[in-house]
Amino acid sequence: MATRRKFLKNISLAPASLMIPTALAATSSVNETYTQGLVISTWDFGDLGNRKAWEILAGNGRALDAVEQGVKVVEDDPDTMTVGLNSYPDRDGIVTLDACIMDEKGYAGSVSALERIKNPISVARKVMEDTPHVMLVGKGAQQFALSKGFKLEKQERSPRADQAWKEWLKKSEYKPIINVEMHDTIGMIAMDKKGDICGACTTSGLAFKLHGRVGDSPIIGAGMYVDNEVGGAAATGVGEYVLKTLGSFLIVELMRNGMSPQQACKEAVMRITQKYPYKDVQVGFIAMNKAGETGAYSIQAGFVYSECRAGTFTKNNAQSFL
Ligand code: SD4
Repeated sequence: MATRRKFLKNISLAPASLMIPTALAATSSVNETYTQGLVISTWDFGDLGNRKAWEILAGNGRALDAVEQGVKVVEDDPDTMTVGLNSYPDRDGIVTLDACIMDEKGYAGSVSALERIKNPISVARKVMEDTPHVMLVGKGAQQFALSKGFKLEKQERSPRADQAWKEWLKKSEYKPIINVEMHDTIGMIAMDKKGDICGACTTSGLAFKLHGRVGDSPIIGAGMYVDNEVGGAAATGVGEYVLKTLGSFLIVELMRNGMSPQQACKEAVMRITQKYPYKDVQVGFIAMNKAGETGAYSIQAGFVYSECRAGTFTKNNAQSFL
């Protein structure tokens, strides 16, 4: 990082003919790192996670602990139906969980289609820290979790999820409803007081998905991405569209090339709307850069994101394409 700053400084001494293009020059203005502590997350329920994350950041903790502990609160929340084991199941009535995490050094861990384990985000962190791999899926991910001391929970749906699934079975129609819960996946990006950025993302995926379906959330670069030199981004919504455009990686790269987090989130949404029918699709992005600027943008109105800046908590309506 220091090397990059030196690079940017040196570049301003270069003769005009060697000057960087305007887009890159804008990046060089983001040469101060915000060090007051900052966390953003998707949806209204992100606030719950932000509060936990802030406790860690305020105590000079590491952003990685902040995002893991922050999203874990939402995984454990019994009222949340889209993150953690209380969530809506897939078509076969099985709850399968996806999660990923990324640290300030660029290390990453992820699990997908994980069954009967309470905190997929912590399993993802173990994959990152205790294995040479990035991603484990299905039975293998579960076996790994058990080997790390995670408990095998009962194979049962929460009463609310069970009722919703039985209702869904009557028509068995696969149709994600926009903003139906006003909260879906939690993606969280935090910057600690050292200025290091880490991210986490965790979900049960789309309700009543095909068994075996993998969304964007556990895929590094799609559901979440961090480059500590630049910033981080996370996604929520219909994962298929985020996967096809690698939204979070795209946002970080656009920020690297000079866009603000807000501009980059908007551009990532436009990549989707320019290519695919989007009328009934919701996708939302959040992003943060090293200067502590944040942004969010979604296809449909109604996407809320939560932020905590230096101890002040807010919930904000993201700008949207429609
Ligand atoms: C997925 N992106 O599995 C997740 C679900 C979600 O709003 O965020 N829904 O596609």
